[in-house]
Amino acid sequence: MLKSLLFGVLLALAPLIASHYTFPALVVNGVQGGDWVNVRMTNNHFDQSPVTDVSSIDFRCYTSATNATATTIDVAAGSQLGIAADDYIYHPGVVNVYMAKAPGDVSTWDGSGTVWFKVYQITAVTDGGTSISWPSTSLNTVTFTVPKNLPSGQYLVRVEAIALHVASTFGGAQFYLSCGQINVTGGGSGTPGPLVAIPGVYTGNEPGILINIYYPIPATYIQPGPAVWSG
Ligand SMILES: *[C@@H]1O[C@H](CO)[C@@H](O)[C@H](O)[C@H]1NC(C)=O
Ligand SMILES: *[C@@H]1O[C@H](CO)[C@@H](O)[C@H](O)[C@H]1NC(C)=O
Ligand SMILES: [Cu+2]
Repeated sequence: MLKSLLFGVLLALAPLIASHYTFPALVVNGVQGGDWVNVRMTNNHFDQSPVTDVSSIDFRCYTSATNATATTIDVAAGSQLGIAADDYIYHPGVVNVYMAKAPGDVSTWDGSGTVWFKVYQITAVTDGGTSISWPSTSLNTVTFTVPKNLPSGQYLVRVEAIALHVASTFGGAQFYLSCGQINVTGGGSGTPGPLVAIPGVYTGNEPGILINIYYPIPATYIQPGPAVWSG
């Protein structure tokens, strides 16, 4: 009891005493790669500050100041892929993972166009207004299954952790994001969709982005973005 109370207090204080977070590494076959090896180094690799403008070009991969590319890593379709944070996810919020297939070499592709589909999400748990909880909070790594039917080839993989602790005014939601580069092997012949552009997928007015999570306690939560394509 005392322990869980203390843990709760620490969780509440964490935003005040710690910095924010980045997602610098991929976990493939259970092995975590180095920071910024398979993930494009983001502008915030020192200060871990979020993107708050969903229409900014940095909302895609957050690399406008680094122009970074990365080393593409093979990932088998149907296997587990992890995207590791440099800290645990401590803000209340939700997670989306998007992918986009490069027309050629992903290491020189910018991810422009209506090419992104969602492969994974971690949403909020609600119960009609008595409580709301955030299963992504306290995760260090976001892990999902690369759809078995995904065509083989080179992809950008973009994780997005949406922090909602100050999201009750427009532009208040904080997006922690990065783009990894993977080469999907042994894939299938699925047709991923629905496809969206990033930026473009959100306006910032979505009920799951512009939201007061504290009062009144939301009765439901609507995850931002398209439906997950699971193959
Ligand atoms: C990134 O690219 C832009 C546009 O080509 C250039 O102005 C800038 O100096 C580059 N920055 C770095 C860190 O390479
Ligand atoms: C992607 O994987 C295929 C199948 O193993 C391989 O032939 C190809 O060279 C790989 N491409 C990259 C960029 O790693
Ligand atoms: Cu923060």
